[in-house]
Amino acid sequence: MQFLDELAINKDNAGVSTGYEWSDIAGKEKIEVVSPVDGRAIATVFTADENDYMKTVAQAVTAARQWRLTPAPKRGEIVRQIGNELRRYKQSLGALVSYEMGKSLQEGQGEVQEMIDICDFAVGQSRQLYGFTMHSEREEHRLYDQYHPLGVVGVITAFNFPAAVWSWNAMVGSVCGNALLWKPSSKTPLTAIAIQKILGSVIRKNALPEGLFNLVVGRGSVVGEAMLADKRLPLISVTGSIEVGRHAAEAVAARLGKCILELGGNNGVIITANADLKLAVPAVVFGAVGTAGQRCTSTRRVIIHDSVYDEVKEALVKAYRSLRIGSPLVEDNHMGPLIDTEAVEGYVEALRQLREQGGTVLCGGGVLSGGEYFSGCYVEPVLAEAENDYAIVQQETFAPICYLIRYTGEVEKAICLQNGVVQGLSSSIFTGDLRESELFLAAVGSDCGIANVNIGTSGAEIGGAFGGEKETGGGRESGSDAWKGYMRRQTNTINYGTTMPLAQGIRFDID
Ligand code: UN1
Repeated sequence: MQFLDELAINKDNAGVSTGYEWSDIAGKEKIEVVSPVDGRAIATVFTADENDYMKTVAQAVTAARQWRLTPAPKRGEIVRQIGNELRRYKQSLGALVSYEMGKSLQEGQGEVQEMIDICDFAVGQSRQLYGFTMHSEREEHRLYDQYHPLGVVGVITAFNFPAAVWSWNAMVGSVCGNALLWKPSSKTPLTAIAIQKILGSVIRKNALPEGLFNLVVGRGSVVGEAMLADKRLPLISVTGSIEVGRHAAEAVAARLGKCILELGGNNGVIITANADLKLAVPAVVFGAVGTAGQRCTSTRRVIIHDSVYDEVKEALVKAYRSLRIGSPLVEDNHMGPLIDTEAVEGYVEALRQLREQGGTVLCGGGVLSGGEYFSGCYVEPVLAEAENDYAIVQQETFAPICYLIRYTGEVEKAICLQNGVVQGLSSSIFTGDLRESELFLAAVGSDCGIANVNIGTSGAEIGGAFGGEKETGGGRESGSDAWKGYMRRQTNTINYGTTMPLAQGIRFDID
């Protein structure tokens, strides 16, 4: 395939790189990467062993010591060049994301666009790593805060956004003066290898220190655990399930390190009595079916007012029946495959539990096979009727299953249902009523990190801080002031006078 050649993906690929060098592949454990699109083997990746890990981190520590001496706007200049390289490879990298992960070509390219956008954002940020200046309570004293790099930042990413989530962490983390160590999902290592190669030309052209951007493809039990326990990594950013995040948080907390956690969502859309259904229906369908329901921001619950319930249900069923499922490389198709057959098993099991708990499937529910569905990863998107307190509705199933839930009475009831899950990532309300939308955004409203009005739950822009509350983990990445998470903060007090006054008016005279 041409895009593989353009991205220098070979039949056999080393999975570890410090920027210039790639690891030896002899004797290393292999990952055979199979596309969920057509079930074909794409390439082989040789993973990191403990020795590779140790060597890479040592190199990263050395690089971080040099990089912190580079002025932040000059670091931004490197990120600007990375953004330009990504522009050159947008088509091919987008195609690889789509082929390796299974999301639509448009979404694959959208993901690369998100990388380009965060580069632009980070370039601007490199001149805006602001601290405050405060007024000291003491005469002839100056008080301010400033931000310094942390050192080496570990980034553990999931298969569903195999490129963009790394770039939020890496581009912002890099202008903040850190070296990066990336462990991508073992389900999508080729995208990571292609990105590391794209960075290579910028690294070489600028003679950047070896170890500034590091890639370590490997097992969670080898590389992941080593990262969590490694005191040389003051910050670990983790995107993944609540289970994975809980374990990471505990392990990193045991050494008093910091984590940025971006874990599961169980995102609800509220449709009130006077919602504009021309907006609501397509937003729900895209939110639930886009990326085959494998975004952490995917719409999983639709909480609909009784007075419009039947109308919304009918419109959604009609829309679902018109969806085309097939290769994501074909632009006319709306939905591609799940990541692998294990995910298909999770989908089947969720539907079994849903029925057992009293839910009704309105449409979809089949696993597709044969012909263009040869890989066994294609399923029909499901619309179902359920209650919010069903155990299965309370869980995040990474598949296109969307539950319709009815509410009666005031919007407070819908907000209560929307908040009635352990996750707190994204939420939205469709309403033409100012009181309802303001209530949804008030302190008593949505308890999520993202709360939208008259748009869906997914597809957040990079300019905002991305992340969620409760068991979603509380981390923030990407825009706004999320950069502060990648730096250490220091408060400085300077005495430029000739006396030694103490704060709080304390006197401590010595003769
Ligand atoms: C994720 O699924 O981990 O808001 C991230 C969105 C995307 C990011 C999703 N920009 O849907």
